[in-house]
Amino acid sequence: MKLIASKTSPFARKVRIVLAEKNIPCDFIVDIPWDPDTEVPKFNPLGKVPVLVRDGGDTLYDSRVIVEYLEQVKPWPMLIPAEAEAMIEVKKWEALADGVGDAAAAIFIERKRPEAQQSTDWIARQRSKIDNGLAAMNTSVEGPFCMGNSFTLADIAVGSCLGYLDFRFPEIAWRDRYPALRVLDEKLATRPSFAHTLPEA
Ligand SMILES: N[C@@H](CCC(=O)N[C@@H](CS)C(=O)NCC(=O)O)C(=O)O
Repeated sequence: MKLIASKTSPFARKVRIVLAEKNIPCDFIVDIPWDPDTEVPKFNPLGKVPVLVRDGGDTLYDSRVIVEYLEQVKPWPMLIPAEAEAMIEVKKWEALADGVGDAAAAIFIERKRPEAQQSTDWIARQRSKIDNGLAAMNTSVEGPFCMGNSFTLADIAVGSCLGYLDFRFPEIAWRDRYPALRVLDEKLATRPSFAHTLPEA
């Protein structure tokens, strides 16, 4: 299997952490979808990373489909609970964390445009999604993990999102306002799967 991704994408990091936690061998092909010579559109018509290329050559996207696939390929350690309510809860965490990542990525892209073309309203709208999303996560963390004693995909999604904010928007200083997320993040940072996948340019 091959994972096509950038080293900065929070969505790709989610997949990389799942691969590491499950100890699934996978080649990592770095491709930045914004580069003029990117090959990502050959593998994903949406031109986005991550993309998983299976051994037979077919491709899977997006990150949520890929992590679901990996859970089926290797169910242990279980990262998506089998019990229906818990499974939906994990997916909701993932949607929330990915949504914050989407909003942060949208601001990053907007700020790359010439200053005169940037929309401050659009940036403010995305920023409120980040703030509201972080506040919702902070009040929902049960501790020590998102959903109590079990480490799940919820923690992987939240940790990836927080790591992206640190990387692109250190000025948000989320640790000062969201103590439950700070404690969670400190716990997650001790796992080799998180430590070895920190975003880098
Ligand atoms: N929902 C997608 C989001 C993927 C995504 O937005 N990836 C960004 C990198 S962080 C990307 O490839 N953007 C390129 C583009 O939008 O053209 C997922 O979970 O995989």
